[in-house]
Amino acid sequence: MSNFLLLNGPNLNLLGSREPEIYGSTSLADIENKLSKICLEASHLLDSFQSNAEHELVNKIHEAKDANVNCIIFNPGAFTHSSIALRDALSGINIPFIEVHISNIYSREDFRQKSYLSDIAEGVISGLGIEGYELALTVALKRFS
Ligand code: CA2
Repeated sequence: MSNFLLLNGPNLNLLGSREPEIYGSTSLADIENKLSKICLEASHLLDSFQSNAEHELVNKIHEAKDANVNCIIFNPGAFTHSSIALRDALSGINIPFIEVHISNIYSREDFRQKSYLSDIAEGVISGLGIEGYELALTVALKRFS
């Protein structure tokens, strides 16, 4: 049995309730439940965590080491474009992660086109809507279970 972690950053708790034209109408709980079900069907476990606070995400990344997490699926939200702390946390644990963005960050404002995490990610999925999470999990299960 392998362990996977679905991590979501600031404001992603609002999924499904606002800005559906950009982020769709599915809630974060729906996404978490769906991915958890896929994991369980493959006899693996998914832990899900969302926070609006950078330090809580950093702590969860540190804890992933002790929890023997095989791969992290991470939508860092706006911290993508600002957080050296998250980059350092991910660099320090030696667990592969897949960066996911619901929207295509390269077709939006200039400030969204810089990610502090992409070059150290296993891979990046951006602009495929919430299906990006499922695609990331499919690859994570293949490569890291
Ligand atoms: O496209 C993505 O997944 C983003 O990571 C989402 C972040 C944004 O800052 C990144 O540039 C790209 C924003 C998440 C905000 O989520 C909301 C969801 C529903 C309503 C309002 C905000």
